Amino acid sequence: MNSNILTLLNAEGLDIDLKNIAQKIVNNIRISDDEAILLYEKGELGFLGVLANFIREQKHGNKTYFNKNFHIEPTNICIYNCKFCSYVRKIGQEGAWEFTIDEILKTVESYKNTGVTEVHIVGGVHPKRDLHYYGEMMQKIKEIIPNIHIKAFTAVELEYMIKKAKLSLEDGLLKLKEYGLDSIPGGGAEIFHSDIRKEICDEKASTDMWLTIHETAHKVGIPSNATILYGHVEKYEHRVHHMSKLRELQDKTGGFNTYIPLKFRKENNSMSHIGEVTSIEDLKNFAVSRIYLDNFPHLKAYWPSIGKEIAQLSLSFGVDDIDGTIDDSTKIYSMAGAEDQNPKMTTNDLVKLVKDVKRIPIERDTLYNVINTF
Ligand code: V47
Ligand code: SF4
Repeated sequence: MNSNILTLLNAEGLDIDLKNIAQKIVNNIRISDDEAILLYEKGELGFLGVLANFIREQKHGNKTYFNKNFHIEPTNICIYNCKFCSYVRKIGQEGAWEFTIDEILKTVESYKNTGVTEVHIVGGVHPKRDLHYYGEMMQKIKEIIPNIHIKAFTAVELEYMIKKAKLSLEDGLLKLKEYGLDSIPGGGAEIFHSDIRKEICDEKASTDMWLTIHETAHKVGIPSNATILYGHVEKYEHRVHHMSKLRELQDKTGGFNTYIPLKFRKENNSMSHIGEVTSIEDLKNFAVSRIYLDNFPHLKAYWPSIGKEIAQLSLSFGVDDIDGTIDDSTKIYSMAGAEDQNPKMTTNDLVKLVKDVKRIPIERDTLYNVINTF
């Protein structure tokens, strides 16, 4: 057994409740919601790190996954007005963009023969675009790069396009799968608790809808990810409630690959006055997520949202995946004030980042099949 955890269990003066939780983790016993709240409230960073790292190493040893990917954000025009969104624009408003299919395909062409294995496609919910428009876009993308994995559309975008096509969720998802959709990213989850959801993104897909779309996707063989938007008005109990919904669904379907905590970034949105949480809080949150979500295979630090150094540190707080090369192809975080205004890493940069903290870099595909070990 990992000597750090033994030292921890025998430490004098350790709070008895925390000690009981540590004992549970050593014995592979699931922790309760109340225990997760207690970890957030009482667990100091070093303690949480030892527990989360114990689980991370049990699941993945020193392996740290990344992939070669790029994003397409077809439009930032959106019918909704989430308060935290720095990116949304209305038709005709300054700063709005909507790429044509030809423009999108030109971008895809530029990635031909570069070794990318995934394209991540998300954007605003455009009132004039529909399921067949995006379906044909996916078909054409695969004509250019046949083996590329298309991870596309948040549950929020999916709800709108499937409803507009007058299809049931199951038929809509099957139709999109036929067009080339391979998996669904984790966005749009934000905070599931109704008190907070009402306050920050009242209009878009409800919690039940988000969960039902992912459940249906899993049922028809489309895997997905899950996110949380943390570090704004929510309390620890809301984060735990959010994770409890995900843990419950994962018990049922097993269709989630990875959990991605997304730190609220404050620039250029209507929640700027709230400010941002500290990096310590980011690491704590990764650790508690890893401890609580025992049935999620992977925990991802999305480096464009927190920066490269915190992503690197997070590898000792439960994280085993740092997403991808990105290639400066997403605007969500640069517009919200992230340090990296042009997020981009080469394979060598990612490998160095992982090796510098003595982990083993593994290039994966979207479904965590190993492509290269470094
Ligand atoms: O749902 C929007 C978030 C998400 C802000 O599945 C913000 O692999 C912080 O879901 N501050 C979209 N976050 C991005 C997303 C994602 C990213 C990387 C990987 C995967 C995956 C999914 O971005 C939205 C929302 O939660 N977001 N504005 C902001 N100001
Ligand atoms: Fe639209 Fe997504 Fe921004 Fe909400 S977060 S306003 S759904 S683009």
